[in-house]
Amino acid sequence: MLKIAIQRSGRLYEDSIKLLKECGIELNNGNKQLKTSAYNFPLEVYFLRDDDIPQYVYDGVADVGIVGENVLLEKGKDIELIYRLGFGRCRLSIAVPKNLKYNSIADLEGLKIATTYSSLLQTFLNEKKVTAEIHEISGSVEIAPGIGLADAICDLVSSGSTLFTNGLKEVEVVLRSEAVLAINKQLPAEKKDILEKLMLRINAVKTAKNNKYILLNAPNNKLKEIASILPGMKSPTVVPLAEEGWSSVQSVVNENIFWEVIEKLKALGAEGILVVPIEKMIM
Ligand code: PRT
Ligand code: ZN
Repeated sequence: MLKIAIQRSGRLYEDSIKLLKECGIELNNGNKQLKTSAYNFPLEVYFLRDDDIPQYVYDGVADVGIVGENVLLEKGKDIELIYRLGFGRCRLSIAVPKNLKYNSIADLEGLKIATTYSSLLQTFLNEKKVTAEIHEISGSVEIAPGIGLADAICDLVSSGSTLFTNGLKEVEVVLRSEAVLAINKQLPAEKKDILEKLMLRINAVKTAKNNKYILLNAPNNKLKEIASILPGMKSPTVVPLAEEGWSSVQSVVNENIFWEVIEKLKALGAEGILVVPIEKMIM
């Protein structure tokens, strides 16, 4: 049995559950208990506060955890980041009141900065050779300057609207973060086997999301060129159409180069291009 810790409620909860579901893992009843198990995969799921997850994984109470990289790095536990999950994206940033003149990081010298991420902030300031007073608080960091508790803050930002409504402006990015999978470094072989199976599924889900299945009709005299820009998993499938001189071409295209490929295909005379989402992709 592999034990995975996920956030009990909050910003990472839904995407974590969704990921397990997309991996074909069905959880037994409700979600508001401390733990539950999967009935079709040897997995036990623990629902915890995100801040506690690195410690629990380090102690071996859980074998693996889904947690923000920001929390993982702040806690500094000796556990291993094995996969970036692509959700829960945010940045840890320093912000100052919007009418404070700010030219460079040297302007932070001597200021009082409120944060819940004192360790990451301290490391960042040390690297930048800036001395500031770090004031650790546990929540509502963004109101600190407004109530005279600090001159600046260091907090997570995604859309920036919280900073805006509190009259603050983002001036330095300390860290870019997303949800990650982190594991205990001493997993026994039996758990490693289950983890490997889980990773195969996660990879299949994530790879599928990053790729699209594409079908198109191509004139036979352009097939070679079209095939060369559609490498697919091995090479594209080419099937003759009933209409003389034309073929149907099928392949897989990565999201990152998708539009570029479509433009080239059109220029080469491809017609009737269909793009279909892929559910799972095993390389
Ligand atoms: O109860 P528990 O301790 O588990 O939850 P929590 O309240 O500590 O964490 P939660 O659910 O707020 O965040 C969990 C994780 O989500 C964080 O550790 C990050 O990895 C990630 N994440 C992504 C964020 C944000 N985006 C985010 N915007 N975490 C927090 N915020 C907050 C931020 O602190 C600020 O208050 O949202 C506000 C800013 O948002 P914008 O959109 O206005 O910029
Ligand atoms: Zn938390």
